[in-house]
Amino acid sequence: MSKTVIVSNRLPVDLKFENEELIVKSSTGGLATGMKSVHSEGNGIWIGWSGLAKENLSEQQEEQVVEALAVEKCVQVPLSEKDIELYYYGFSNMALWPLFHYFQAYTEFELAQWESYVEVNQKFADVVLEHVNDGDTVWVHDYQLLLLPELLRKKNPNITIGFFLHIPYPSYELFRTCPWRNELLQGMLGADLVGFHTYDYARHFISSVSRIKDVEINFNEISFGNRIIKVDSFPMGIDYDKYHNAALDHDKYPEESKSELMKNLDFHNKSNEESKLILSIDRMDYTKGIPNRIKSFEYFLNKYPEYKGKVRLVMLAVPSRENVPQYQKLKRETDELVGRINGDLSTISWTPIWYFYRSLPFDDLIDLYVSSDVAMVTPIRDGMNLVAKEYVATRTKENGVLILSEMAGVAKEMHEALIVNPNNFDQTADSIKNALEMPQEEQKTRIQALQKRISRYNVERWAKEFLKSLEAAGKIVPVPVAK
Ligand code: ADQ
Repeated sequence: MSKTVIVSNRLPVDLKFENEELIVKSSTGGLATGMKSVHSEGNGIWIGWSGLAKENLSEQQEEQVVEALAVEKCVQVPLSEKDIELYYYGFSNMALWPLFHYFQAYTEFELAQWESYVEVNQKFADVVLEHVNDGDTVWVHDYQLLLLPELLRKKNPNITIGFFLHIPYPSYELFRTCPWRNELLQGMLGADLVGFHTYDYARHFISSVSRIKDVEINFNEISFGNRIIKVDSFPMGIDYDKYHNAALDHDKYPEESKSELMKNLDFHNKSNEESKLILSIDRMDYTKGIPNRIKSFEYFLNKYPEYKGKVRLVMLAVPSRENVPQYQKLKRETDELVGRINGDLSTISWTPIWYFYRSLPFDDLIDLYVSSDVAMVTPIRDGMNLVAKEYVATRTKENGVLILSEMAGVAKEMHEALIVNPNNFDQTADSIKNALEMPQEEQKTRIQALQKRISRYNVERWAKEFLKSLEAAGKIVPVPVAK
């Protein structure tokens, strides 16, 4: 019986040794949830890195890891600290991540990092090839593994290979600056189906392929050698019911389910009954537009001073890639901005920005989603952005307003949000005012339309549609071209 193999940089489990004991925690992230049904079906497996560097494990610990992963239907690709430094923090996050998000000034092309990227993609290929048989399907995820489809195809042409990119695909003008552009495209073209969040990313990819490779293109099909590669968009969804039901539970048991964080916020709220809460949640990443959001909020308070004392921005930023210099710089900039604005504007009873630099447990996140009047999702560039969808799913009372950057892939599906250019502080400030003053009826109409769409196109449907399309793509037989 054929099987589906999922491949991603990280496995959907968190492992750590505590007093010689191995603690295994399943990940609750979007990808892990979406792939749950695919992963649990038949003899499907998930291949990726465990999160533990191999030189930090004794032989016995290594065995424990392999056994624990087998229980979770996972197989590890062992990586060394050097691999992580050069392939992950290096080429993946210092070249590809900034380049694909249009941060050209942050992009560094280092030969040693590229060589490691090639080497690690080969390590992934070796492990995958050990575990696949003819007729199997392999679904490769994201920018860390762009070379993998081709490495697999070369060794086993009898498998069906899908590739999905979770970040934007840049325009040809940006992509062409990469010294290894040809190799990267060659790698991706090893797949039968290449998927993106939006139609625009797919179009940019096809445009790069048409200019860099010698291929024939017919709409969204690329004839390459003796194969046809299909390119399409599959906007990723969330586990809508999980977020919606958690919010319903929160409504039923408000006191019991309230987190320490919320109790604290409430305490301060009591000093002003009319006080409104604007929420923002992201990984601490320069693509997420955190400084711009803070500056827009300050601009709003200065343009509409009647709101001073009546509205707070609660900003959660989860630590991310903390040893990459640009992320350290962003953290310093954010700390300084928040400190300066709070220092300038706070009163005894009001602090304009509540800033938390940490990851929060799921229940606390739900508390915040449910309790906020407005959500600001204003990245400078974002492949999709699931926070926008999570916020909408938790609006069980059909109120609340979403302010959304036009630069996020998710904006293509959420026209009922207030769409802004995150670099336009004046427009963003006016949108904050509109959101705070929006009549209940209008909030309801917009939220209902958004909920209808987001609940239908959930993450499970996303995975199913990709796999259905992949199955069809694997069967396309090229028609010989008359010479
Ligand atoms: P990310 O850049 O990680 O993903 P996103 O889609 O917004 O971005 O997902 C972030 C997730 O982390 C959300 O589920 C959110 O709830 C959670 N989160 C954020 N801050 C948190 C905190 N402080 N505590 C706890 N949880 C927190 C990449 C791409 C995106 C794309 C996804 C999926 O960059 O554009 O949407 O992959 O394809």
